[in-house]
Amino acid sequence: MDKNAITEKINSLKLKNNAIILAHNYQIDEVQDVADYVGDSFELSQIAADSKADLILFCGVHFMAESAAILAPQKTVLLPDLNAGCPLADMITADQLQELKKDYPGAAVAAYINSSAAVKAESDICVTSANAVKVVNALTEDTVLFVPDGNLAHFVAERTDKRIISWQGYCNTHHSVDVEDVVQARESYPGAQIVVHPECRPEVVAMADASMGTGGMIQYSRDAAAEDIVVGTEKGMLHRLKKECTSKRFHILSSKLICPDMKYTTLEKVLTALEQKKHVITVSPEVREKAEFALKRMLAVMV
Ligand code: CIZ
Repeated sequence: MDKNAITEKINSLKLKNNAIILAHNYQIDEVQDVADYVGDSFELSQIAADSKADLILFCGVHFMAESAAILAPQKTVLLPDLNAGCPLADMITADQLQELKKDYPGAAVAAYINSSAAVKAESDICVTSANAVKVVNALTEDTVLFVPDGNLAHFVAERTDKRIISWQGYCNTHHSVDVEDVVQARESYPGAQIVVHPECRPEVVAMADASMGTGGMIQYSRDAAAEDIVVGTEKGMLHRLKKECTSKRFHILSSKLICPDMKYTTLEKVLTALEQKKHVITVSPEVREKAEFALKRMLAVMV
């Protein structure tokens, strides 16, 4: 079946099932193009919660579909390919976090949204890369256990007076970028502005012009004085940047910036997921309730 025929089928199944398709900024171009909304994991989970749809097809990785299931418990949340996981989220388990908490009584636990529902349930509050500094600064505790991303923890530690105890997890994709990539980009694109994700190594963040989550990169690019923007996050983000910010030229900081898990979802799998209503992502009621508390506490800080 050609791409147009698949898209047509997807659209008619969406109508029939009162479904919406949410695609993360890192999805392949054609999946982003068939989606009703494209965004970061938290924006998409909120859309899932607020939407009147009965069925949410989440094109992203497992923890993202879980977050949508936590915030939208009455809806059916589907993930097109169960292989789409997140090695960073898997770097800490709920048991490991329980052990860490024993060593720091009285500390608050901030869990990056890139974590399992079980880890969120063991946490006091969630953060995203867009709001981590603000959320941590809003906590009353002086010591914060920050899991699982060590690079994001370092980014926060440099912008807060609180004592940050970090778990040393990392995103394989963002952590693969090194100083040499930034040096090369400065040579290849003189005058360009370089924006990187805070999941990158601290030395890469220090050499960039700015560091932020994917949500902020659109506005940053619109406001940038430079015509060329070098982007240090997963390559899928360039599709949205090029579409929404047509006056700028975008370049990827490194060819290593491809997340294999984000590329499992294809147009064909989106169609199969809608046809067969698979794979349903659920979270046990006990875990869901606690994880929802941590996610909603983050939201309360943001208003
Ligand atoms: O929160 C997300 O969606 C991730 C994983 C990164 C970002 O900055 O959007």
